[in-house]
Amino acid sequence: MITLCGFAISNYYNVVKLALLEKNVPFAEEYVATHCTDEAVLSSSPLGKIPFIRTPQGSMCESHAILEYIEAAYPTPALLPADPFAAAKVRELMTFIDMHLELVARDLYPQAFFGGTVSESTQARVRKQLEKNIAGFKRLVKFAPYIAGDTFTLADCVAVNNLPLVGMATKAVYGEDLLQAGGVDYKAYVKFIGERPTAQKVAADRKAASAKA
Ligand SMILES: N[C@@H](CCC(=O)N[C@@H](CS)C(=O)NCC(=O)O)C(=O)O
Repeated sequence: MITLCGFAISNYYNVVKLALLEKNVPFAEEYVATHCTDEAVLSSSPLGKIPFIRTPQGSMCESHAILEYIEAAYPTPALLPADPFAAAKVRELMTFIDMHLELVARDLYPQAFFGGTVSESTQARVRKQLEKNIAGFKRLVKFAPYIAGDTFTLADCVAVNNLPLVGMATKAVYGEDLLQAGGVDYKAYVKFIGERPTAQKVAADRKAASAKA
C-alpha cells in the first residue's frame, strides 16, 4: 500500500492526495513536517520537502513524479489521455502552473500567509513576472469545463490546489487578485471541481488541519 507523507495544508500534498482519491488507490497518510532532518525522511525526500510517498518498492519525492507513478501503476480511471499529444498537453499545464504561477507566487507567502513581510523590490519583481506568466497561462487554459478540456485530468489536481493560493497570495499582498485581474476566471472552475466528493474530502481535511495548526 502507498503511504502519502506530509501534511494536509500543503498544496503539493493535496495535489497527490486528490489524484489518489480520484483513482481509488488505497493509501495511508503519515504526518511529516517540512525541514525535517531525520535520516528516515531525507532518505525519501533529500531536500526534506513534502509530499513524498512510501511504496513496497521504495520511496519517492516530487509531486509530478509521484503523479506519473500513480497513473502508470493504477491506470484506471485514467487521469491522462491515451493520445500522446493530448497527454503531453496535460503535462504542459501541470508544469506551467507549478513553475510559472505557484513557484513565482510562493515568494509572497511569508507576507500573505505567515505574518512576515516581503520587500518592496520582491513584491515588484514577483508582480511583473506573474503578470507576464498569467497572460501566458490564459492562452493555455481551457476551462471547458476542465482545465485541459472536456475530461478531468492530473492537471485539474494541480490547478484546483494551486490557483486559489496564487489568487489569495496576490490579493493579500497587492490588494488585487492577479489571476482575476488577468482575466483568468478560476473561481467558477474551482467551485465546479469543488463539487467532486474527492475534492470535498481534500478540502475538509485541509480545513481540519488548518484549525489544528
Ligand atoms: N517540487 C516539489 C515541491 C514540494 C514543496 O515545495 N513542498 C513544500 C510544502 S507545500 C515544502 O516541502 N516546503 C519546504 C521546503 O521547501 O523546504 C513537488 O512538486 O513535490
